[in-house]
Amino acid sequence: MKKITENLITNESDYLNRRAFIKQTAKLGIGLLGAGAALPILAEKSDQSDLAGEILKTPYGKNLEPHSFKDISNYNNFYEFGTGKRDPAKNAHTLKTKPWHITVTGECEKQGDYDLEDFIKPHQLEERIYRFRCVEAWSMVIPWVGISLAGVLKSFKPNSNAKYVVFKTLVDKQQMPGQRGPILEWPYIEGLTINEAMNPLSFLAVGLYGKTLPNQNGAPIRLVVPWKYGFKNIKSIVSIHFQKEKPINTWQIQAPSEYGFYANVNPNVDHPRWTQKRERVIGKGGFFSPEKRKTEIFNGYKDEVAHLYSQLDLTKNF
Ligand SMILES: Nc1nc2c(c(=O)[nH]1)N[C@H]1C(S)=C(S)[C@@H](COP(=O)(O)O)O[C@H]1N2
Ligand SMILES: [Mo]
Repeated sequence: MKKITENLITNESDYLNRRAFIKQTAKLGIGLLGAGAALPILAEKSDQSDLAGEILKTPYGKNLEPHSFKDISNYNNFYEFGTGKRDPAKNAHTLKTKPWHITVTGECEKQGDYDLEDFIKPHQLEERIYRFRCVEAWSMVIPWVGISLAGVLKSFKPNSNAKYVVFKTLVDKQQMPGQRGPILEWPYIEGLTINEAMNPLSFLAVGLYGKTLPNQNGAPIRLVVPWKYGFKNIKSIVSIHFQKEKPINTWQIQAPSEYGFYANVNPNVDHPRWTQKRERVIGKGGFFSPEKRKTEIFNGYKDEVAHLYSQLDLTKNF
């Protein structure tokens, strides 16, 4: 893989220009909506800062066209800041991401309390362009920057009892107004089997579009497991714990008849209240003509992860 310098990393305006170019050359009858969509949209001013260190551009997702920064940072699920899709963008400025600590506990040799900078520093930053598919049947493509989860976990030397990895989000009612009410059980908690966590696709994102993560996207560090439904991708992580038993994740606590532990993207198993066969592509075509695409098994990452589930019945929702 070729190392590149930061200014060559996926830059939003390149993508917007390319998209505008494609729209202009496609000889479609341009109606009001079409003409509007062809104009390059200026990214909103934001507080993102540069990431320290070189970012390796990996081959993952090389033919996916990322959504705009505006789409990615204004349509979010982060119940710690409210349940509306625009709430996190409005409210998450109260989250203080510096200093930030992550505690590592359980079945491993190198338990400890790590400062985020020390936690990230030994690892190579990479850009990963992944499709993101929420269980609510919408999707977008996000150019994450982060570090391989496997590399991080191996550095803590998990032992043979470490069958699962459990992640927790910060609990702080002052900083997270959504936690003042009983919307979910806090902290938000998620888990993976050790084999899922060690899969090369599993990623800890610390940025997007080459800059640090906006708070609403789970700053300063969040999980990205692209073959699973969005709720597995836990945000603002403060704890990593290795354990023998299968954990119960937040949405399983909340609605066990609707959400499971594995939560692999699967168009053949409907949610009890809606189909999972198709997904609405955020930001495409305007509200009245949402573009839909066929949902893919394992969200398109079958070749990389299907072997993990040879023992699982994929006709059921786990
Ligand atoms: N701590 C925490 N993590 C969370 C959530 C949440 O409410 N709290 N929502 C999940 C859901 S349902 C989705 S779809 C994704 C949304 O990530 P995004 O806003 O970056 O697109 O975050 C996931 N991680
Ligand atoms: Mo979600």
